[in-house]
Amino acid sequence: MKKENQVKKTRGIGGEIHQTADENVPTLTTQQGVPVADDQNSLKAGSRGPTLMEDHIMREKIFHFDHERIPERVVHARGYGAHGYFENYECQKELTCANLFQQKGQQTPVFVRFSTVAGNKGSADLARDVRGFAVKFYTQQGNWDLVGNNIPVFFIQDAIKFPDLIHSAKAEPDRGFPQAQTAHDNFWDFISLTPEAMNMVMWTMSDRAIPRSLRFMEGFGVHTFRFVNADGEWKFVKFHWKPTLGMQSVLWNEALKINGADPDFHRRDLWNSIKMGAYPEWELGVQVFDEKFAEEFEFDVLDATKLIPEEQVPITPIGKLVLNRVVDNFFAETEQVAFCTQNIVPGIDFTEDPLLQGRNFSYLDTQTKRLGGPNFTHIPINAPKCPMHHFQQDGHMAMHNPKGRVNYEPNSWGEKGGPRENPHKGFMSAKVGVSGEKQRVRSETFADHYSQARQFYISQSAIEQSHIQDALTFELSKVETRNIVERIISHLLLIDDQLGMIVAENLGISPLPEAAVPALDVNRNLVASSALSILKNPPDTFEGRKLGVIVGENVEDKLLNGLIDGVKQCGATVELISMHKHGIKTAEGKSISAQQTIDGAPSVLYDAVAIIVPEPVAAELTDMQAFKDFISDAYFHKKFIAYDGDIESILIENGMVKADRGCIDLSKKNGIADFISACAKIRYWQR
Ligand code: HDE
Repeated sequence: MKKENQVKKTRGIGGEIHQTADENVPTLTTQQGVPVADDQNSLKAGSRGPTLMEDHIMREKIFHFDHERIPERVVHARGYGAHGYFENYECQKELTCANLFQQKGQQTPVFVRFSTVAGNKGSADLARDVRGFAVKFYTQQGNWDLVGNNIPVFFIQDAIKFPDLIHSAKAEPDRGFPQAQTAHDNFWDFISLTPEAMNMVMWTMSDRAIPRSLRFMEGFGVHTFRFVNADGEWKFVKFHWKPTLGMQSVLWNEALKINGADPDFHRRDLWNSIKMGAYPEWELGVQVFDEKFAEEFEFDVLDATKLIPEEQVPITPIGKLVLNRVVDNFFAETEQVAFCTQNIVPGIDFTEDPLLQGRNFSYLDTQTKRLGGPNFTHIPINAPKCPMHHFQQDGHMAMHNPKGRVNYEPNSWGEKGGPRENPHKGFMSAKVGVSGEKQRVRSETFADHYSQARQFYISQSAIEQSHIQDALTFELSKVETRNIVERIISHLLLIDDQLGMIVAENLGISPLPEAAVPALDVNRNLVASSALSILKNPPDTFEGRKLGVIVGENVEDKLLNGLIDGVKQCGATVELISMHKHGIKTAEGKSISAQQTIDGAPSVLYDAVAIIVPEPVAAELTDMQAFKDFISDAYFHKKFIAYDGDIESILIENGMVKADRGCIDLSKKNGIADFISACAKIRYWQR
């Protein structure tokens, strides 16, 4: 018998349902462990009288509820996390003594949290925004937090500008909107006065800022770090995460619609793929270089608004990250996880990047505020999984309380005196010379703000360039102050004059403003880097993607089953969509259920679509606006569309599609196989 059946149900005098435990079911208690007799009614003076203050059970319950929220993160408030492991490929002892990189095949547990930056906790997943890509490695020598983004450069060069950047991007303070978007005056005003942001702005206006899935995006440590080996020798290193299933983004028009149809699109996708055993994977790659390279490189490697093209310093894969377990409790894990850039381990060290230096203060400070005290490392998601011994003590919510008399060192209590320093195993900073006068300045080597912005733009395919033009047009069309728009165009003209002219024309800005005056001449000789483009590095598989199939009465069993089998074989998933969710009769008389209704599942939720309904059903469906939107959006979004031959003419007649090679007739010989292999290209860009 199921446990729930053992619960006895009774009705109270007001008709309310009471579920009473017998000895097989735990009894509901208060936080203090006091058994609760009635959880439906507060204690009153008479059945219609006032509630009594004395009701300690109700007061405790409501008090705790009132305190359920902790301050949301000031940035990256909306996020989603998962557990997994990092597997090291080869021993890297020449480069680093970091414990996790010492043995081939060695696995280190990790927790990863992805996030958007600007929106509040309740904002939608498909905002145009940078995605956080924060990884906590629970190594055997302490936690290493690699708190990165899905874009390899940043808006600003010095941490002191961070509050200004974020204030400008978030909702404007008087009106409290717009939410989760940079399409407003304050953001573009700040950007127009901050030329160092130009490179990053090219990235945020590109398709990188609207990923199809958290599983299909790259991640970057952004800053230059140091790898230090056991002999104390060090090299510079930049960290990269490369998704095994390749990169993929949505179109802006899709993003807008996904936000309405499923604001949880990314978190649902991550949850579902882990739950079904299709574990998301990334390779960790490193760009390692020495001081000589750093001196010769066109830009300062301490400047986080710049990257080093892969073509100049190749990326070496050194391990892989696999996410294989969803959280048990969102609050306990995803919300309470406290990433801190200053969490590094022996073998890894910071550089003097002024953005990183500032972050090393900010994260510890922010966690203390968010989690209420210095003992947030006692929360299981933050606690190291290696032995810890120290004399830090007390404070709010102290959970690990040492026993015994000694809480200081040095002490003379011998072996009972607790932990001691270990100069051989302990963390050692890289031996780096530091000197200079105290001054509040920006290094002249940080002064070139346009050349890499230009390099990014010219590295994009024509389609991607047009998306950047459209994104800038969209964002600036929401800016009310013309001066701000003109200032941005003056920067764009310097990055690429065509780009500036197109955006100006789109917005009707005439005459063209003068190009901005750069602090340093733009280096127009930087060659395009294909690695910076998503579309020049397309996935060659439909694996991990999702097909939406509209079915209806009398759907042909063989065709439907053949399609489902074929799609599953290539590692993708299928969702059936129908007018009514349940009780759909197939041609062979079977009764099947769909997972979605047409109204509830627009085609923007799928990577490709198929319509397998007999002709009369198709004709009936054309009366439904949601069906028309489904098909015409799929067509407009350049998705592969499959159908059973009979209905092609209906879709064409109703103006939903024009027959092209992206529309595939499943009833033709090899129709299913042709469709599935076409889907590996993700979109029919020629349309
Ligand atoms: Fe953050 N950032 N940041 N940031 N950041 C935070 O820490 C900050 C920067 C990044 O999933 C905060 O726990 C400063 C760059 C991620 O929990 C806060 C500066 C990069 C996350 C903070 C930066 C990031 C944060 C807010 C300029 C990419 C989410 C809540 C110097 C390399 C981590 C919190 C998670 C979160 C400060 C710039 C990535 C306030 C001062 C550059 C992925 O401490």
